[in-house]
Amino acid sequence: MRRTPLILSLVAISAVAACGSKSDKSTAAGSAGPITVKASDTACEVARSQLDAGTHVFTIANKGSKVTEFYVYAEGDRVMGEVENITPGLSRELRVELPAGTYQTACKPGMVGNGIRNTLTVAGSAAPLSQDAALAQAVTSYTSYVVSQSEALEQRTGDFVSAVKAGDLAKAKQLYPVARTYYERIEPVAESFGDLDPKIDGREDDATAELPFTGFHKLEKDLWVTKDVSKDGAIADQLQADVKDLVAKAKTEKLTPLQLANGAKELLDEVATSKITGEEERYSHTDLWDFAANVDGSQAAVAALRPALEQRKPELVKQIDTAFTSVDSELAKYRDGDGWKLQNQLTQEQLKGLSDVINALAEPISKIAGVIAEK
Ligand SMILES: [Cu+2]
Repeated sequence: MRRTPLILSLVAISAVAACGSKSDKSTAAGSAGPITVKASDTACEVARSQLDAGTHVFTIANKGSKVTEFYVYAEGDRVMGEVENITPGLSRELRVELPAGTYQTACKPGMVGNGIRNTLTVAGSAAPLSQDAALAQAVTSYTSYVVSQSEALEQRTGDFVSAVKAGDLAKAKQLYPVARTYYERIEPVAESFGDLDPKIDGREDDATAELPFTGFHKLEKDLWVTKDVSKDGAIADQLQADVKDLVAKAKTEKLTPLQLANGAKELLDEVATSKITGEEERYSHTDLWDFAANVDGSQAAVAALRPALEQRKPELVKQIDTAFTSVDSELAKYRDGDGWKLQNQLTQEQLKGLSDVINALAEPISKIAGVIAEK
């Protein structure tokens, strides 16, 4: 909503341009202003199918009855931008930087499957946001964070998988949340490689014939519920192979400054929707490990963007720092040795306390994308 004056002025400019030149419809691709997306249970109406290269804002309105998601995919279903958990009646916005190319947009009513797809063609050239030295530096520094975390992920997954294969339940249970920490810290990047995320981090109720229940959560269930991992050798090997594949991809991934900004916000959405609720670690209840890891990842993205944000909006940085401090001190109440209390040991009141500080942090974090996209 704070964007309104900007949108109005951009719309006004493009209207003037349209009057002055008898431009044909195709130049509408260049007109600024948000691209509206009307999402319903059966349709995904994206207002434009052709855009000029550069930064664009999509405004997604969920007119359906199911919770939905919106994605912009590059070739091979590489995620350029996404918004999850858009509840019915709600509107969310997404800023994405798009160089020339062919993309697909997708709405996913019910948050499952391949979604309702449309082709989006982007033409021309625009100076990338990373032409700005501070933003380029942000990408470099966050990329090295992703590399270090993904290397640790591969190692820790190896330790965990070895314990599973050795049938050492106690050790595997101890190593499980540790390995997952590294995944959860870089989740927005980890999620951007097609089927790898569902294979590594998918839940039992999301499993399909093509993508059966595998990965961390299948082993979690067998460790905590079935208490039998004797038949999980192949699942364990597959997890290690998928993680290896993911790490190789993450290391060569070229990120944009907006992906950092959007990622910082997505991580907090993750906390709110799947950790506080206990949804993600439903068998082990180690959700607070993931919670802390998501917050770490968000903080790392903000740290990388800090010099650029200080230049553009120092007061936002102060607000974010204060909100992170509140999250840290609220979470610190649930420390337990080197780890965390179990999600199901917390009262509703305590969970509400955590959810309040996360919401208070998400608010200023959601402004980062807009601030760095402005020149
Ligand atoms: Cu996850």
